[in-house]
Amino acid sequence: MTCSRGALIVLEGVDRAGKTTQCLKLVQALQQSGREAEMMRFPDRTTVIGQLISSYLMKKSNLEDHTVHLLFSANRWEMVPLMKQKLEQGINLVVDRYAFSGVAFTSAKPGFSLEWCKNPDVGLPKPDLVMFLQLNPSVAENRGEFGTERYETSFFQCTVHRRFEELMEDKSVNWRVIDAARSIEEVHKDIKLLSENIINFSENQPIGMLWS
Ligand code: NYM
Repeated sequence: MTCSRGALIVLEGVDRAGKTTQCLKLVQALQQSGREAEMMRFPDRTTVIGQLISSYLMKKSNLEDHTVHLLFSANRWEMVPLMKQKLEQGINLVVDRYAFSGVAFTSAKPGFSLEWCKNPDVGLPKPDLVMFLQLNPSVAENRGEFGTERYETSFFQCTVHRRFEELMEDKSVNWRVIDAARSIEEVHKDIKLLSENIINFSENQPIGMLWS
């Protein structure tokens, strides 16, 4: 008997849109409904590459902009064997940020095109569903003070938001926009329904390749 594969589900959005909260709730809900589900997040700060990224984000070290972009991408590629293994075992993966954050954040810096930023991530496992938690950056700002990490300024987040909007014009990716200004439970209900549908749809489909 062949086991059906798990779905690759990604949550994206600007900082404080509620991605982490919603990823945790989704994994829990899927598990409670008897499905296998695990959460992953990028950057994964536990690896050697992830520690370089973490130190950069915490402003403990400086890295050249192209270099850090490639490190973020490498941090995804190093997880690909594990991701494929889990998906093939029938485990649904719920991922907090993926290549789209990679492109949106670097291309918000001067001199970086969307095309250049996408290149290192071409061929990654393609998400079956990418849910963009839509929240006006000014509303996100009102959810609390920005932290002290790099990129946590309103001006930068507005540019990131525009880059996400450009990325969402690409119809080769299964984007769904979720209104994240509502209550946690309302947002969760939509995310759960969309996820259950895509899990059923993807189980007999091959894993695709992103942007290729
Ligand atoms: N970030 C995240 C990037 O700049 N490139 C990437 O490829 C990814 C995955 O790192 N401000 C940025 C977005 C966030 C920061 O994310 C850390 P988090 O979810 O706060 O750990």
